[in-house]
Formats: sequence, structure tokens, C-alpha cells
Amino acid sequence: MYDLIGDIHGYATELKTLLTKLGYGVSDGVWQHPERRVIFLGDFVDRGPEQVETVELARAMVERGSALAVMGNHEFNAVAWATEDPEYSGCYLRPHTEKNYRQHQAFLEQVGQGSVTHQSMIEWFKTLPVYLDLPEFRVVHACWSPESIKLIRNYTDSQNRLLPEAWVHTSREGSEAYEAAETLLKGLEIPLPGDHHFYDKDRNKRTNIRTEWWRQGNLTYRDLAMVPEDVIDSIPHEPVASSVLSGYDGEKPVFVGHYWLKGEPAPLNEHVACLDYSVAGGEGGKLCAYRYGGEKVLTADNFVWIERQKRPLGQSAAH
Ligand SMILES: [Mn+2]
Repeated sequence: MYDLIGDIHGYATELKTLLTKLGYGVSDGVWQHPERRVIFLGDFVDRGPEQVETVELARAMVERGSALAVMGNHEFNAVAWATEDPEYSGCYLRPHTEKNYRQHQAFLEQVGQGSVTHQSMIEWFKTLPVYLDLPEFRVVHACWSPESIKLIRNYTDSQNRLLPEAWVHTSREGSEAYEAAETLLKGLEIPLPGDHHFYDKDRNKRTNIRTEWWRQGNLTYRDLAMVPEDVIDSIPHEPVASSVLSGYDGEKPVFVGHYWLKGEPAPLNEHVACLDYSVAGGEGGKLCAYRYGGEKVLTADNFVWIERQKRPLGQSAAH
């Protein structure tokens, strides 16, 4: 059976504490459990102070067979940042703009841009499956979208890993491969009807909303919108057509990370659990796991978590 672990974001100390709490220990240099295996939900890196240690710990577990893992949006971005664009010499699949650099700076500084460790990490990130469809449950970083999975299958191998040539396709804004990867790794966005729009925290005009894709029933744009509280009133209470958002069929439980949840960990509904409880988000953040026991209906009782540790000022790496 499996223990699923949400976004770690470079908090290796909390990861080791959580693994210990779950009954794992170091044997032969690798964290393992006599009967259980971990599944990591992606986003090993970005933000936190111990990103190299986090990746090395998780990678050793995967290579030893004591864990499985899927790719998060930050692993995807790390590969695209480090990969030259084969069609535009001197450019990278993720453009080296000031904004993209700042977002990636904590990782690049810790790993040493271009170092052997960096290159080796990028090679490992490329081996991470985009999703897992196991007999008992499903795993993806942000959104289980059957349409996006069908599309991405044109770009993945038999183990759901992006094919070498797929990195270009999934990096080309507007292509079907790009849209599918965005949905699976960053969540489902839908366009607002008519001229509706809102402004994000950087004062950019937005005409799409990120959605609570796991919800079922007759819902409006405002019901589904994941937007800051101060703009929720600009999202209309018009019903969303079922062709736009099909909801999740509940055929098997789904585990995701990605959403920076707060508060007491619990499933989103009977079939969907998010295990990202903002360990990198400052005070009150948690590193969260779900101890799966074969159940078809998910339960709050199976959540296990560790509070984020207090760190001396200056060591919280808040890039
Ligand atoms: Mn994420």
C-alpha cells in the first residue's frame, strides 16, 4: 500500500520528520518502509531552503523502488529552463526573462546553475511520469482531466513520461500539447463568458479563471472560480455548461497537490484529495500525506501531517 506525499518545495527537514512519523527509516542509505511505498505528487523544488537534499532523498527512494513520483509544474519549468530550443538557437524552452529567472532563482542558486548536480537533476525530472493511473487510484499534480490525458498520450511513452521531442511541443504556447500539460500540471482554466474579466494581484487583466475542477452539479462561474477574495464579485453567477467542465466521475480516488491549501487537512470530496498544505507558505504551513488503505471513499482520518518548522530569520529562502 501507498503513502502519498504532497508538494515539498525544498523542505527536506519536514519531509524526513513526516517519513519518520509514517514509519519509514533509513536503511542502506535510502528511506524505506518494510511494507509500504511513497508516491510523491511533484513540486520537490521551488522556494524552500533544502531543495537539493529534497530531490536527492526522493530520487534515491524512486531509484530503489521505495517510492513512485509524478512531475509537478516546477519540475516541468526546471527542465524547460535548462533546455535549449532546437528551433531558435540561443533561446530556451522557458525563456530566460527576468521574471522567469526570479521565480527560479532559489533553485538555481542552491543547485548551482549548469553544475553536474543541476544537469543530473534535470535528467531525473525528465523521467517523471505526468500522471499515474493505478488499479486503486489516480495521481496527477493538479487536475485529472480525461481530455488532457487523452491528448498528452500522443506525447508520452508507455510509462507516461514526456517523449524527448515532446518538450518542444508542450512549451509552445497555444498548442494542444501545451494546453494539456498546463491543465494537468497547473489546473483547469476556463474562459469567462462575454466580456467578463478581473485584475490579478499584478494588475494584469484576466479573462480566464482557474477552477475547482473536482466539483459536480450545476455550478456557476463564481462557484468554481479560484480567484482572490477581493475579485470574486467580478465573476458572474452564470451557469457553466457541462461541456466546459465535466467534473470528476469518481471512478477511482484521485490525489493531487498544487493548490496551497490552508487549515485542517481533509479530502475535497469523497473521491478527490489535495495534499498540498502550503509548507512553503510561512506560518501555519504543513507538509501533508495521505495513508491509503484501499478505500474507495477518501477520509480525513487518513491524513497525516507535519507543521512547518520554525527557522532562524534569513534561512526561510522566501524567493
Ligand atoms: Mn504546483
